[in-house]
Amino acid sequence: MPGRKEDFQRLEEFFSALGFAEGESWQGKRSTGRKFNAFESGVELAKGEEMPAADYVVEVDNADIVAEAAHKKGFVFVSDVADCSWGARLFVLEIPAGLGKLAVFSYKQNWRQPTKEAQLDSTGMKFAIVVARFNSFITERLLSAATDAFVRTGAKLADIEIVRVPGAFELPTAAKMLAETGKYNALVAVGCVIRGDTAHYDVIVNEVTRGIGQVALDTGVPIGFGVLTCDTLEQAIDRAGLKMGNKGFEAALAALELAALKQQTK
Ligand code: INI
Repeated sequence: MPGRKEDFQRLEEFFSALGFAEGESWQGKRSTGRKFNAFESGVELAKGEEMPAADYVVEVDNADIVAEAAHKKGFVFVSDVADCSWGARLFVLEIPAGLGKLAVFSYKQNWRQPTKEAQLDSTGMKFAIVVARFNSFITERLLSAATDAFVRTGAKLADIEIVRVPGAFELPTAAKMLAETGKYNALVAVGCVIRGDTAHYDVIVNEVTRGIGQVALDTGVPIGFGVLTCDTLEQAIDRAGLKMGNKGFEAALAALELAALKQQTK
C-alpha cells in the first residue's frame, strides 16, 4: 500500500498503462483508493521450474503490446519481453514505490479456446482479379497492390488472371462468370466509386456490395472486396497506397485467407 501521494499517482499510472480497466475509486477523510479491474482474476498458486522471478504475476492478452506501452512510459524493466519454455511471452517490471516486481505474460496460443486461423500462403493457388476501368487512375494502383499481395505470399504471376470491366457496377456479373468456371481459389473485385462523380452513388455502391457478397455466397468462391467508396478523390488516393494503406492489398489478403480456410476445412 503506497504511503505517499506521488507513489499513489505513479502506481495509478503504472496499472492503467498496463491495460487494467479503471474501476471504482473513493476519496474519504481517512483514506483514498482506486480499484483496477482485470477481465479475469483469481489467485493462482504454482511451484516448480521456470517460475517468473517476481512478486506478482499477471496474464494479459498480448504481452508484446503491453511491453511496448511500458517501454514508452519509461517503466523499469527487470527483464524484457521474451519467449519462455512454457509457451508464453513474458517480461518483468519493477513496480513503482518499491512494491516489488511484477511479471506480465501472455500465452502464444490461446489454449483455453483454440481458434482456427488460416496461413497466408498462396503457393500453388490460382486467382482472378476483376478491375473496373472507371477511375482507372485509382483502380490500377489497387490492382498492382492486389497482385503484389498474391505474389509476395507465394503465387505465380502466371496464375493470376486479370479481367477488366467498364465500371464498378459490372464487377459482380464478371465475378460470377469467373467464379463459376471453378478455376480459381479466390477472386478480388477492384473498383472505385466517388460520390461527386455520380448522382447514383448510393445505388451503385449498394448494388456492388450486395452483388459481390451474393456471388461469393452463391458460388462458394471467396471474393476480396477491393472497391473504394469515397466522398472525394483525395480520400480515394489515400486509400490506394498513401496514408491509409492500400485496399487492393488488404482485399487480396482477405480473399487468400478465406481460400486457405476453405482448403483447411474441406
Ligand atoms: N463506375 C465506377 O466504377 N465508379 C464511379 O464512380 C462511377 N460513377 O461515378 O458513375 C461508375 N459508374 C459507371 C457504372 O459502374 C457502370 O459502369 C455504368 O453505369 C454502365 O453500366
